[in-house]
Amino acid sequence: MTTAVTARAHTNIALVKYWGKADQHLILPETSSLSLTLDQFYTDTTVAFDPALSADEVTVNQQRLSPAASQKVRHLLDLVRAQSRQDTFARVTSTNHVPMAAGLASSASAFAALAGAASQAAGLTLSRRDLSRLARRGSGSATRSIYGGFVEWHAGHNDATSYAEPLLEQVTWPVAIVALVLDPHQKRVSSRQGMQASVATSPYYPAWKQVVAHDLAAIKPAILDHDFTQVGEILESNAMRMHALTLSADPAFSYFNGATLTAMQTVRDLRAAGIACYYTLDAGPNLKVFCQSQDIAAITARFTHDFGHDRVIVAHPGPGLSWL
Ligand code: 2P0
Repeated sequence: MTTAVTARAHTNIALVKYWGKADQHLILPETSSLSLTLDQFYTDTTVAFDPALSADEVTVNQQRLSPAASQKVRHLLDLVRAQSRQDTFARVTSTNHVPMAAGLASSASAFAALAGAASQAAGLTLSRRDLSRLARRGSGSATRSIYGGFVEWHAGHNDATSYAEPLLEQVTWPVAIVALVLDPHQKRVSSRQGMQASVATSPYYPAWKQVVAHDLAAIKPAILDHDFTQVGEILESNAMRMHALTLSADPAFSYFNGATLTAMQTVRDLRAAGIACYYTLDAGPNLKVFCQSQDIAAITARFTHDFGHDRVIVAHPGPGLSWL
């Protein structure tokens, strides 16, 4: 079986965040989460199982990965081999169309694309729910990138019950994400380490679980109603409360830098000036600003003026996994 299969998946930005695992091995989250898949940032991955190979070969952005660097990829291939009852090694070639400087996680699109390409190359025909479960085993946020638009990842309580489902896949609502790149460098504390430290040491972790339950219940009807203000207020406070779990960990850490705080104030200034927009941010200092399409020009003008023109990237709701 040497048929090469190529799949494309887009990255997503969480509006109600996933920050903590109940099971490290199966990547079962402590809470459900909800995201928006983005059109601008995606990964194309080709997989071919080849009996001539004596080990998996993994190339990302034309760089061959060492066995250590490809460990998570090989783990996902092992799961596909087990499901398809074979032990053939694979050649994996992946290109991330996530600007290196964008500060957006590429692991969501990368593991969703890998799940799509590897399963089909192995002869499996998985449902989207099962693709989402498979992608989850590579990286939690990849669970949601199987679908386009607004997507909920149900935490579940075991491998079978932890999967994503679309809330609203065909988005006609004219909303956008303006990504503001404040530091393109690799983060110092990985999400995996950061969330583990938060679960283990933040006294606020139990409160976070209540926050997420409340925010999910409120944001879903607000999205379906296209209630921009309600969605914006929830996603901004949810992001701040997630980051409170880093500041309250022992030892404390933070993904913010000085420019992050300045940019948060810029968003508040824009709001005070009558331009509705709300920020969120993940395990890094870069802001992603949720806005309505009519305000993109004013927001990018202000960010370009304050932070530089090569710092601003505009994205819209994007599609789910596809095969090329
Ligand atoms: C999210 N993040 O919901 C949250 C918000 C970052 C902040 O999921 O350990 O790469 O592979 O499951 O998914 C980033 O962490 O972590 C993430 P693993 P992942 O999008």
